[in-house]
Amino acid sequence: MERYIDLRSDTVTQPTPGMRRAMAEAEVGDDVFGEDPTVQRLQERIARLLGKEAALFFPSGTMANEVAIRAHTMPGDEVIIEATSHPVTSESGAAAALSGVQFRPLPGRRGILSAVQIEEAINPPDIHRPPSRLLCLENTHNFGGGSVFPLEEILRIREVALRHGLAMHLDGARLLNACTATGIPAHLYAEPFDSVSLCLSKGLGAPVGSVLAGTSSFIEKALRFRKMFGGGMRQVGILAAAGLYALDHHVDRLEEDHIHARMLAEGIATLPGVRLNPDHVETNIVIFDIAPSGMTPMQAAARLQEEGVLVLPFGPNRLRAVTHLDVDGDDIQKALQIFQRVFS
Ligand code: TLP
Repeated sequence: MERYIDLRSDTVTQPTPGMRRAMAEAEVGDDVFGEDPTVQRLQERIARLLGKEAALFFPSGTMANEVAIRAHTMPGDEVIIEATSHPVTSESGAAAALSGVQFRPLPGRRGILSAVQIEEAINPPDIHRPPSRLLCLENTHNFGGGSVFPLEEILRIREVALRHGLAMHLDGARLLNACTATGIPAHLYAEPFDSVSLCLSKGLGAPVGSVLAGTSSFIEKALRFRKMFGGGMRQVGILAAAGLYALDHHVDRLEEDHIHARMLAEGIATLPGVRLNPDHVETNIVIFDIAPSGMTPMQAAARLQEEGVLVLPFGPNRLRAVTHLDVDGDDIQKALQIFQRVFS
């Protein structure tokens, strides 16, 4: 059979020939000794992009988030965080295991929290209660369906955090998707946060890599915890070169992924076996409810796979489809015909 149209995640992309060439030709050194010039170029470039003093390269978004949590907190602290955000749902309990912190998960609206909701959740000083130390937001929000966190609300949240002495971390794994959707530059989204992580291996199409940015003293602290967590890497300029290539070649094209996601959403929304409001699809993630089809997510994903489309079961009654640089307009049309067969 011909190849699958793989919509499971924007992490499934193949490095392009140009990216592979850039990787092969990268100048490298031992990065644990701070001697890899390509890693340094990438870190400086991301720090500039996010308007921060410094940045640090990581093997994964998970490690970047978890090191940020470790560097901002002490064991016994409380982290205020949206209930379906990545560290809560998808990082294997790392914050509890590696940082000894307690999450205070708040229900968001498609992943988005309000300043009022956050202020109500902050613990007053009281020896019975864990000190509320850190606030984590996610932009775009994965489980929220690629939703964009409104900048005005982030600024209101920043005021609350400042008033109560909380640090703020942004999981910006897909921050450039938010920038593409709104036209707001990355440094403005990043400005209210003490630290920001950004993934190169999602919509940007690099095979590996995330970068954490913040003040120089924060990044110095993060460097130590990265080593402690086993994330010190050696001639890793080979991977940083892929990230630099992605920043040069794969940012402007994110718009295309958003158009494809929208096409997909509008088509899927018309099918009787599915519930989906296409207006909720703001970036490259399409999450839809398949309860009316009578199938479980596993059954529906298996049916779609038989027909040539891969999607991800994403909680009770839900499937997720994500667009990326390895699917084009023709693939979307073909996928829609398959969705039609499965959900009509
Ligand atoms: N997300 C993956 C899965 O883990 C769900 C995906 O396919 O979307 N923050 C956010 C918002 C993410 O979506 C992800 C990965 C991460 C962090 C972690 O990145 P990695 O996979 O590099 O550890």
